Amino acid sequence: MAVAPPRPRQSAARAAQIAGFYSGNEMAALSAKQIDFHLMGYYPITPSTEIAEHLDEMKAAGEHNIVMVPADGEHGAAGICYGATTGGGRVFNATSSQGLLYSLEQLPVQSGTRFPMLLDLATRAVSGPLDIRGDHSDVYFALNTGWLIFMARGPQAVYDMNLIALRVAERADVRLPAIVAFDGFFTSHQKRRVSIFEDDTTVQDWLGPVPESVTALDPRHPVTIGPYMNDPDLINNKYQLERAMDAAQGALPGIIAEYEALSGRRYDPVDLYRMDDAEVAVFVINSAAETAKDVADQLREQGVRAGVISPNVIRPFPAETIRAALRGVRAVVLGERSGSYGAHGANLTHEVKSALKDDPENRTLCLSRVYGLGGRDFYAEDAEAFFRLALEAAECGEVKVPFDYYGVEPGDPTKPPRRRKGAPALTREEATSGLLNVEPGENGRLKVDAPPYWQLAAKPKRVLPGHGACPGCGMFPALDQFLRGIEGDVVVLYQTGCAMVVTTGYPYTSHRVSYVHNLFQNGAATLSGLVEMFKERMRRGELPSGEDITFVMVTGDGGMDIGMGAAIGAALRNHGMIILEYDNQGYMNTGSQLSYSTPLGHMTSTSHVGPAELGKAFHHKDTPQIMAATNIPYVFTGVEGYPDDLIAKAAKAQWYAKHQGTAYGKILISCPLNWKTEDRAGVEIVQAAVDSCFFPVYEIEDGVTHITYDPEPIGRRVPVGDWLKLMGKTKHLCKPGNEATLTAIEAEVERRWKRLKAKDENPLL
Ligand SMILES: Cc1ncc(C[n+]2csc(CCOP(=O)(O)OP(=O)(O)O)c2C)c(N)n1
Ligand code: SF4
Ligand SMILES: [Mg+2]
Repeated sequence: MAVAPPRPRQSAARAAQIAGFYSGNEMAALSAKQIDFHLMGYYPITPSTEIAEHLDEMKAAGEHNIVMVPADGEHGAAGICYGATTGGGRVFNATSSQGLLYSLEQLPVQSGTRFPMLLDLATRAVSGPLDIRGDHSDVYFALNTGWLIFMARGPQAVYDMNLIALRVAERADVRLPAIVAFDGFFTSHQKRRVSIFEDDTTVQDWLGPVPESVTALDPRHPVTIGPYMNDPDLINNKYQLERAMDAAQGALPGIIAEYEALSGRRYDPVDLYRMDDAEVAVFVINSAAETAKDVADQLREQGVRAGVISPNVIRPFPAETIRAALRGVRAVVLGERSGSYGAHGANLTHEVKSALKDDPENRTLCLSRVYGLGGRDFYAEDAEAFFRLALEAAECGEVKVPFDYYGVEPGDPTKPPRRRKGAPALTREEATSGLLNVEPGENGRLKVDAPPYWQLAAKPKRVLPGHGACPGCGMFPALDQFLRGIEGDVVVLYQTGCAMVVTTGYPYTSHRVSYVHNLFQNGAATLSGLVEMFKERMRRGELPSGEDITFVMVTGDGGMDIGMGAAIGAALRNHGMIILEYDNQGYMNTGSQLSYSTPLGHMTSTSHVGPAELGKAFHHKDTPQIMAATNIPYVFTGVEGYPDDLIAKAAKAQWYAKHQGTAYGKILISCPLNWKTEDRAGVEIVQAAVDSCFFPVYEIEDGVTHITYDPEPIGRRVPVGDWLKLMGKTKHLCKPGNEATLTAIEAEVERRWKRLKAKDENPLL
C-alpha cells in the first residue's frame, strides 16, 4: 500500500474555525481525530472514558483511521502506547486517577527513552476510598515522571493545549511525552461554546510531519532502545532529560505565539490575572482559577488590589515567571487540589516557595491550603475566603497558620458505614441452614446433599435488598443464590464494579457480613493476604478457636481482565478462597465499555456499530479455561436459571476452598440497561445463551471436566442467532449483510463446545 507523503508544515496565519458547543472530553476526541494519531491505546476510567468512546463512535462512522487498541488495564495501555511510539508514529492515550497511577511506572520508562506522545488526563481523586470526582491528586503523582504537564482549564483549552503540547513534545531538542490535564467532570463533562479548526489539515499542517527519529521499524538501521544502563550513564540520561525540559521551556513562548497567530487564542505558561499591581493573590490551577478571577474583580471594586496566578504549564515549572509575578505581592494563598501528606504543604506550594527563595528581595507571605479534594466544589465564597486569608496576613504582616486544609470537618471516627435499620449482623446460626452436606464421592467428585432451592429461601440474605442496582439486573439474584449455597460465616471482597458501587455508597452499606473493597486490578491478591492472615492468627491462637470463615471474592468480568494477573497469582498459590465472577459482558458501571468477555460483534460504548465497524472486533475471553489451566481444584460456570445446580456448585466451591485451595466460578448475569433489553427479559436471554452453547454450564473438579447441563440430548439446543436476536446490543448481527460476523461467532461457539464435550468425555483432556 502506498503511503502518502506527510504534508509540510505551513507558515502560520489565522485559520478558519467553526463554533460548537462541546465538553472537554469531546474536545479531546475532536483534537485527536484532527491530529490523526496513528494509534490510541486506552482503558476506560471515569471521567476520561468518553474520550475513547467518542473516538470509537467516530471511527465506526468512518471519520478517522486511528487504530484503537483496548488494553487489559492502564498498565497495558501505557505499554501499548510506549511500544507504538518506538515505531515512530503519533500516539494518544486518555486516563484518570487510578488509571494514571496504575500506569505510573511506565511513565519514566517512556520519558527516559525520550519517545513523545500525548496523554489526556481528566483529573480525578486518587483512591481510596474510591471517589470518582475531580481533584488534582492524580496529576501530582506525575510531577516526577519526566513528562511535560500542561493544565487546561476549560474545553477550549483542552483542544488548544493538545495541539500546543504535541508541538512542544515532538521538538528535536525536547522529545518528551506530554500530559494535558483538565478537571474531571467540571471540564471533562460540561459543555461550553468553543471553536475548532474547520479543516483537519490546519491541525496537521500546524504539527507538521512526524519528526524523523529513532524507530524500531527500520530493519536496515537497527537500534537498541532502552539498554541496560549503569553509572555514569544513567545520571547523564537524567541530566539530558532535565535539559530537554529546559528546551521545552525555551520553546514555549514561540510556539504559543505561533498558535495565537493561527487560532487567536493565547496560553502563556502562567496565566496572570490583574497581577501587575496586586498586593494579595490567589494561586490556583485550572477551573478554580476562573472562579477566583471573578472574585478578584469584585474585590477590586471594593478597593482591594487582588490578582490570580494560575499556571497553564507545571512541567517544566515556570518558576521565573511566578517569581516575577509575586515580587510586589504582600501575601499569596497557594491553593492546591492535592495533598502531600506530612510535607506541610502540597508539592507546588514548595515549588513556589523555592522559586521565591531565589529572589532576595521577595517578602511575599505564603499560605498553603489544600482544598476541593474528591470533587468538593470551589465556589466564589471559597475564593473570597482565600483572598481574605491573604489580606489578613498582609495586614498583620505574619502568617499565623502556614498550612491547613480548607473546608473540612474533623469527622467522627466512631461512625463506620451503617447497615440499614432492622438489619443487624448475621449470626452464625442464621448463616447456617444445616441442610447442605458435602463429602468426597466416587470418581474424585464431591457429593452434595442439598435440599431443593425453595427450602433455602428462609436463609437470610447476606446482601440486603434496597441497593441501587438497575431494575431487572441479574446480578443480585444470582449472587444471592450462590451465597445461599455457602454455609456459615463469610467474609467478602468486592472488586470495583456494579456490585460494589451499588451496595456501599458511604455512609451506608448493604452488606451484612464483613466486606472489603479493593480496586479491581488487585482484589485476588488482597483477599489472599486476608486468608493467610486468618490462618496465621488462628495458628497463633489470636482468634477464637473454632472460628471458621469462608472467603469469597466477587468480581465482574472486567475485573478478570485488569485483575487477571492477580487472580492467576492467587490461583497458582492456591489460597483457600473462592473467586466468583459475575459476567455481564462488559464494563457496565462505567457505561458499558467492551471487556475481553464481550463477545465478537457485540455493541458497546467502545465497540460501536457503523459503516466502518461492526461491534467488538475479537472473540470473548474463555476465563474458566484460563483459570482451569492454573490447576486449581475447582472451576465452574453457572446461571440463575438453574438454582439447584448453582447451589450445589457453591457448596462444592466452599468445600474446596476449605480443604484444597482456590475455587473459581463464572456466572452469566443479565444487564438489561446495557444489553438494551426489557427489564424482565434477563432469564430468557441467559437461558438462550446457555441453550445455544455460547455459555456452557459445567464444572472442572480436580482437572476433570463435567458438563452439568447439556441442551443437545434433551433437544433444547438453539442456534446462536436465537440468542443474539433477543438483545438490542446484538440485533444488528442477525441482519442481512452481517452474516460473516454471525458465522464467525457460531464457529467459535461450536469449536469451544466441541472441545468441552471432548473434555467431558475424556478425563485426561
Ligand atoms: C485502575 C482502574 N482502572 C479503571 C477503573 C474504572 N473502572 C472501575 S470498575 C470498571 C469496570 C468494571 O467492570 P466489571 O468488572 O465487568 O464490573 P461491572 O461494572 O460490569 O459490574 C472500570 C473500568 C478503576 N476504578 N481503576
Ligand atoms: S448496569 Fe447492568 S449490571 Fe450494572 S446494575 Fe445496571 S443492570 Fe446491573
Ligand atoms: Mg462486567
